[in-house]
Amino acid sequence: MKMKCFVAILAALGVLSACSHPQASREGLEVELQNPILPGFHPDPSIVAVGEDYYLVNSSFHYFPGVPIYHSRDLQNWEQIGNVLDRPSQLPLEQSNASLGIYAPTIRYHEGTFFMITTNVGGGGNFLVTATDPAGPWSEPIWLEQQGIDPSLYFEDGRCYMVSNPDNVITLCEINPMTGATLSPGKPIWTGTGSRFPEGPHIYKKDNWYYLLISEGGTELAHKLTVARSRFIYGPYEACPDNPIFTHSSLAAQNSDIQGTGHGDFFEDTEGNWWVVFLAYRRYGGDFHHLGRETFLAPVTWEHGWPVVNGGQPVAERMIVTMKDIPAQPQPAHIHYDFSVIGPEWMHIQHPVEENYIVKNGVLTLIGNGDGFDWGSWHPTALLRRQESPECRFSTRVSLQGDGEAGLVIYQTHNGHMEFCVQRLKGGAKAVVRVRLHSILHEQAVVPLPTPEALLTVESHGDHYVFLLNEHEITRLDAKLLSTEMAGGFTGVTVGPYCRSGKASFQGFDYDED
Ligand code: 6LW
Repeated sequence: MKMKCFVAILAALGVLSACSHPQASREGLEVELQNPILPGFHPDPSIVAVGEDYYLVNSSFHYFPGVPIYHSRDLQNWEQIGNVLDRPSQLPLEQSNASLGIYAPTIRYHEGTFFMITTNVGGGGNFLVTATDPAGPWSEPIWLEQQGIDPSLYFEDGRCYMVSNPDNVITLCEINPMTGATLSPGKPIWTGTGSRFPEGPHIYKKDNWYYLLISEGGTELAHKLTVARSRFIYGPYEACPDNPIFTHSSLAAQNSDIQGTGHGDFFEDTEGNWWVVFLAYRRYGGDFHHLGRETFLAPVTWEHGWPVVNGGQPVAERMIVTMKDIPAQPQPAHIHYDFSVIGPEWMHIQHPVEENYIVKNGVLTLIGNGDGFDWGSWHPTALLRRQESPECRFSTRVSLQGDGEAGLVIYQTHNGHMEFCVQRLKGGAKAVVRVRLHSILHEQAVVPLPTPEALLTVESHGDHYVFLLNEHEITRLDAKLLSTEMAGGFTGVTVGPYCRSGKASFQGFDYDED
């Protein structure tokens, strides 16, 4: 992790100064930034800078625990320090799915307290939680009256303002953030520039202007950032003449594999440089993506009183940007889990049935309750982590105790998932590779086994998965079957061990990126 990037050193020495890069007036060194800064299922980012520390949160939909929170000091390397919503009492998820549950969160810091505000769609609406330590514990939910999704907070002069988008209108009210009481009626302040879904509002103040940043166009190809400003927080707001200030639905970015750019949050670093975190997805094979909407970073400059993202240019996976220090280059993950510690990256679909998860001497034992990953199966026994690289492999050694089904799942939504499992139901043991796509349930490979145990390995090669049984390839499946375009939802692929029925032990889980 400590290896400095050769390109960054060249950049620091000025060797790359002829490269295209944002404003030369920005303070610091020219370094190479690798995007996405949080790859895989990390949508709807929101960030807060507290001194030298940055904290970032993402939406989590029907997963438990919810709202992962990350910490960084260099904006490039992020460590998950917890999950904001880690108790069922904070996160009602009954009958939730990959299009419901926790939508876009906002994180803010005010006078020693961290605030995270979000919407539980289908589970009670808007609420906020507070903490003095961003790693937790966070408070019980404080429920809020104003409707709409994507609530955000803005603090000034002892007042706390909440902004969200009821009925597709960005609406502002004052609240008491400790009780949730509404202190002023909701005032409509902007409807955006006319694209669908004005959402993701955030308010900032700079040079005596209130800036209202929003997203429009929907979270697919037409996604964009637009901005308006006013001298008064309640408006009137005037739209930026250069809206949209950022989109890849432009002529300049039409051939980029990075698409769906939007849902951003501005922040200022300790050197006074401005940045935006935003979501985008990386497409392949036309317009497909299955790793989810990911978190990207780009510089922001100010021209004539308006923000300019990345010098008005499309973003790339590798960009020369100006930073205070040269960040360590993120390294591919090589992780062996023995499950002695279940880290914050592990999630469940809805609330887990705790007694179905047993960890002893580095062996994970899962007990199935009949639930799989189809509609109506709300509490599958499964431990899932994000697939964060298009090129990776993951494996486990599974052993069924008696009859049942257990193995690895690659899960996108209830409409799209793949299982690679060992089964013994009636008759002999077998290994099965199966794919669900809406009403189609297809067994792609069935291989008899002498005993109900096997080493199961899945390799991901960008646009397809390869399934290896005891290290021998048995079949392949097209990853497009799990794409958001086919399987729907707001999430991204997660992978891990599961047990649908019976009882199974897992000797570790390896996750390796290329
Ligand atoms: C989120 C909205 C959006 O609440 O998608 O892309 C919704 N933006 O702002 C779900 O992630």
